[in-house]
Amino acid sequence: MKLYIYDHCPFCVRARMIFGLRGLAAEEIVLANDDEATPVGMIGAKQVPILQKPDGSYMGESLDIVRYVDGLAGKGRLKEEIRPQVQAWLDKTGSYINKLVQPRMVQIGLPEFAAQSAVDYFVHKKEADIGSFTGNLAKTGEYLHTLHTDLAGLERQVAGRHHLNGAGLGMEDIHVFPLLRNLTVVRGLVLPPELRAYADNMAAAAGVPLYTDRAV
Ligand SMILES: N[C@@H](CCC(=O)N[C@@H](CS)C(=O)NCC(=O)O)C(=O)O
Repeated sequence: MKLYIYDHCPFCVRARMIFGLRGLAAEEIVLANDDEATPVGMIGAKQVPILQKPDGSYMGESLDIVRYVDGLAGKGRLKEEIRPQVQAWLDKTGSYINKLVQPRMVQIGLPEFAAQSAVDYFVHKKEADIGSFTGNLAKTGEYLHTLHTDLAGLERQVAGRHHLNGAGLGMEDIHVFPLLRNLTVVRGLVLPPELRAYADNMAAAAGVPLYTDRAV
């Protein structure tokens, strides 16, 4: 199967995780960020991840891909439950994580941004959402202060160092790990110890490396 992604895309990490964790192979293809024709030709929208299934058809929507691959693997189904405290963390941090992460993603040599036209496309599109990248970078200290407080709250929900719920792979992992992984692109981020261990373990198990060694 082929999985079309951007490296920086947290929704794509969800799909990459389920392949890695369930031990199924996927050929990962990184699209240029300004390539609209390819994804639109496949699913009618400029959006990744996109899975090409064995019958050649295309599937979009990360959670559909996760559930489809999970079923295909036949190794038990991931737990759907997301605890209210974890959902509250996702809701709260969702309002500012992109402001920390997106201005940095264009600085670390990712394949979807190999061409300047792809960088320009991303900056133009995302600045319409989060405001100027330069302005957001200047507010790093402020955002990190809030994030560290919020991470301390999430740390209290870590029930296991391999799966957040302490029991087995679940939707909590599929939602939370991609955000933690993206946050490792922020220099100055300090993950509390249980979350750090969880992120390291999940990165290894899923085969999706963190950005720690190239944080900016
Ligand atoms: N609901 C979709 C959301 C996917 C999504 O928003 N992907 C982003 C990348 S992180 C995208 O392709 N955006 C178009 C763009 O960046 O131009 C899913 O879960 O798969």
